[in-house]
Amino acid sequence: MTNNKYVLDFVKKYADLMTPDNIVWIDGSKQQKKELTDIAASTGEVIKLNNKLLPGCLYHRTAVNDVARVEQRTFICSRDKENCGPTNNWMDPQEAYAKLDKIAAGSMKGRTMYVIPFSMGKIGSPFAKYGIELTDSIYVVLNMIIMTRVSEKVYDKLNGTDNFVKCIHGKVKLEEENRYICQFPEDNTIYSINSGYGGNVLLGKKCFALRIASYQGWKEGWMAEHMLILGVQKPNGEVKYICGAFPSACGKTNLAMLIPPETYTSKGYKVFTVGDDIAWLRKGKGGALYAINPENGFFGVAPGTNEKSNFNALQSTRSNTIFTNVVYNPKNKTVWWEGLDKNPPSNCFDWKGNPWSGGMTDAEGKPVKGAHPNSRFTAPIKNCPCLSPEFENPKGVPVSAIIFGGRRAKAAPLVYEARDWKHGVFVGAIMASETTAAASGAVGVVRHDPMAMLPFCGYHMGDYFQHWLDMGKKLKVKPKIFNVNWFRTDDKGNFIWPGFGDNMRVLEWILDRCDEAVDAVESPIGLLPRPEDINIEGLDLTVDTIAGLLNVDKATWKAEAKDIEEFFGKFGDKLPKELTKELKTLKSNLRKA
Ligand code: GTP
Ligand code: SPV
Ligand code: MN
Repeated sequence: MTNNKYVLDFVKKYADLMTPDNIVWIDGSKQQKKELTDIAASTGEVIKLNNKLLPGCLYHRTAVNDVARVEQRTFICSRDKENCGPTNNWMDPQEAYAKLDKIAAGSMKGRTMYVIPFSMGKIGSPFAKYGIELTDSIYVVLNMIIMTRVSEKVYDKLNGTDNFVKCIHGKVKLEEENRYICQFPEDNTIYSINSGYGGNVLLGKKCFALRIASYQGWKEGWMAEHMLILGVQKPNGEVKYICGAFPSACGKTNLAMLIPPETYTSKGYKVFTVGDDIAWLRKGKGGALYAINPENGFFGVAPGTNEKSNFNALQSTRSNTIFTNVVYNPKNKTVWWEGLDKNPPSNCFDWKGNPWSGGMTDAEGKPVKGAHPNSRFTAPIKNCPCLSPEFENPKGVPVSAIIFGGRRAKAAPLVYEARDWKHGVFVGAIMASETTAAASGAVGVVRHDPMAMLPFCGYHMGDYFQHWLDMGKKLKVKPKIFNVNWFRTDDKGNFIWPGFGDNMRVLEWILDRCDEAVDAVESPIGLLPRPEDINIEGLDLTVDTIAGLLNVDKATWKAEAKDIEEFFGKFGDKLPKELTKELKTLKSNLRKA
């Protein structure tokens, strides 16, 4: 425990409000984890899985109405509404505290409050930030132990100060209509009630490491981004690092752990994972950009993960992993999800807890899914076979390239390069992508999602764009910026590009551009590869297919430019002039083309 006055006051304040029967201080020990697991198993909160096949693994189901992030119920509670910006929901901080306190009052009666001290980033690293989460969910405690560094050492690092993010979580009654995920950037506080799902309740993740941290980064001169970090080792042994910002469920985990095709592995190429969801970036040695992954585990999308699509992710889930909302097979106490293999089991239970067998159909004859599309695994990062030896480096890794990308059936080409940093910020700012099951609401609708941060930016996005531009000015060595799209479809709606491990072919072009080892051709939107410069050896497609994937359709992009103009209009005076200028250039390029 601790005698830090601020910590004690914080715990007391919310214990007085929520009136738990007990308070348990989490210490990060194996023994305590085991005790909590046993309690959760005895109440049915988790099911212990087969200890031979999946040692240390647990199964959990959330409430049926609580399966994804809830963006409509997520608020940035800045004192001044203007600082929240046009892309976030705003609530007045005093009003928000009062409203949530009222709902949370007395809600832990008959329950235990857990106090979790945790670090984002390696404890003691110059990047590290500390937090304390209060929760009445053992599931949250067990997930936080995997996803962050939970340790009493955090208290020592506070040095008697209140320099920690106050994270309050209560399940209350899991009522959708009273679910609130509130961030108070000026108070270093997060308050989340009436949910038990992932990004809504593992407060170190999206709420802290992105919404609060993006605000801290803006004030302190660094950046918190929704990015994977990977290292590519070339045959000569040199390792280059790439960060990639793709919206939720658009391929970060997959790209971060990719296994290159045979034509690369045979030459000695290797890929290492540093992170799969969040990157904190700072100016480091030599004025270059350095990145750390502040997390300690993966909260990854289960459906579609298999030996072939993502061997490393699947391996990461083979021990000490928590599976949420997948199929439970009581026969051998294992789990299954759509896309794991071609042999769905029988006599199981689906994510809702209903009897389920592979091949089941509903009244209309449509297949009934056993796992929720946003079902997830929480796996320790140490399990990852391709974990980078630099993962624990407190100074982070130097970033050579930044990639933006989304799901675009038509507009965006397979890859293009920004002409310079400013143009790169524009390329990130104009990102749009089809929505996925990672957030509640319609799936497959194209929406603007600048830098994949639309749901995660903790302040005015116009100021955020300006912060990106300012960071570029500070860096002596700037990463090159690219945009990729693995999701172009043909007339039948099938993906044209094979994706997954074959994305290495695009990474190779990107790294060659960083080394100035290959030329690019000008286009109205940026620099494109020559089709023959994308390596297709071993692929069942032709240079013409690549040319098609790289095509920039004028009419489509003219419509896109109009749409961007409208989107940019939302930001009013806060839209940096540089971005207005870039849009003008795009439009004039399209006219001339
Ligand atoms: P969050 O954890 O929600 O932030 O998502 P993520 O960006 O890490 O997404 P993830 O890698 O888990 O991918 C989600 C979905 O995209 C899965 O259904 C994958 O099968 C699919 N996917 C990933 N990479 C590719 C690719 O290269 N091509 C295609 N066609 N699909 C892909
Ligand atoms: C995302 O939605 O981008 C995720 C999952 O990574 S969650 O932690 O639920 O936000
Ligand atoms: Mn994410």
